[in-house]
Amino acid sequence: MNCPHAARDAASNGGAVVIDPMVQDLDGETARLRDAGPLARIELLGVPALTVTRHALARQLLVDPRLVKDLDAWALWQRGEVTHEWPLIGMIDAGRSMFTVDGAEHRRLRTKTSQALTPRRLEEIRPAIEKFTGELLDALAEQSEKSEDGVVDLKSVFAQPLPMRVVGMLMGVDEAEHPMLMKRYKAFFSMLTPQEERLALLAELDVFYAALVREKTARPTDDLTSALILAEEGGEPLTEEEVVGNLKAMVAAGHETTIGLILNAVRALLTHPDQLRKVLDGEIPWETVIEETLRWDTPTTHLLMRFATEDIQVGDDVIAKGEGVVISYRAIGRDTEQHGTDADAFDITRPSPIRHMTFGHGPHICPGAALSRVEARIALPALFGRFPGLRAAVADDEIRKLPVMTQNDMAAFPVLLHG
Ligand code: STR
Repeated sequence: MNCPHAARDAASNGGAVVIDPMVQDLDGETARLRDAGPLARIELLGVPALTVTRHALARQLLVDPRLVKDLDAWALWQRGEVTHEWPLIGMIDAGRSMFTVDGAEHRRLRTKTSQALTPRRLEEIRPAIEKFTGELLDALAEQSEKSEDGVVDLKSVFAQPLPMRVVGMLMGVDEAEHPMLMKRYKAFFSMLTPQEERLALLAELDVFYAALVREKTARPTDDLTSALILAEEGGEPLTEEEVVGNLKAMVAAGHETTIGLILNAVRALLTHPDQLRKVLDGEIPWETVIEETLRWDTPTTHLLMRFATEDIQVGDDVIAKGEGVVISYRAIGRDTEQHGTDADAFDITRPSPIRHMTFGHGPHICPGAALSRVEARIALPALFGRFPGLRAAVADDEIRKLPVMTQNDMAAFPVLLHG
């Protein structure tokens, strides 16, 4: 590892589950977390934390005001044992925004964004999403024709640019900047990126976003960034730092997570052809495919992090004041107490509604949930409608995950468009 916090093995850390930065066995790790109990001890690149692996406990803790986002409440940070040298610090120390603040201030930072992303408001941008989808399906066909064996990467040509375009349009980020942003976020999330490089690219992104906010302040347009800048009637306007924080949270979250939703749904259907048949025959709605994918193969594996402002009793366990608490959404989606003994099976015929918690719960529940559902609801039927013979070009066990500790991220998804 290129970090000072070399991972130790489980024997020397009191049985904590060591989260593998290389993501070599995600299903095995998810099962180990689940077996370690509702509140499991984990190690993230040498840094100890607790993680929640059960639906019911997450539901309870995600509304507990004694758990806060404020990094200064973390004992390891206070004592200088975690610093900016830790490769995951950027997942927590992301600037002042709706992602990092709680309580009344959090509502102030978040209201405009959540109002802009209601299902009703999203109807307005549906035609644009359909247009982007059509263009990217053309790009898929073109790339496939150009390649000798017809193989094309569904990730880089379709699943990645689509959410980027959608969130770019919403936030007013010029299309010319999208490749730069995707490249930087890829490096941000990858554990192979040296930490100095990661800190440098985050600083570059801050410069980029600050310039964009200044430009939108001078010439507001019809996007959410401009709306965030314009003073609210009666309310406290957001500062430049707060608008920048929200903007980068939206762009990072809006494109990174939806890639996973789209790719994981396609992969699940292609490896369960009997279920794909039912969907294409109209027996089971796309909405169910989307919800089951969200439960079974969550785009976010672990969400970092909240901190205890006092001791919190959890059954026979205690979260000590100052400890860090992660939410392991992938384990929660596979919780047998919530989803039954067959929780590890992808099954769109299970009784619906599928009550998963993949978008979180409580005040910080994902404000983009409806947006990602609309994107997937457009992208998936359009993809299978245009290419009914779509199939994977490699065996399923050859699909590699990127070395990313918090997101469920395929390196690539090579497909053939015609069966
Ligand atoms: C990435 C780095 C950055 O500049 C800003 C943010 C804030 C929002 C975070 C994002 C982060 C990482 C991915 C997150 C997203 C919110 C939702 C998304 C955690 C830290 C998920 O994976 C659920």
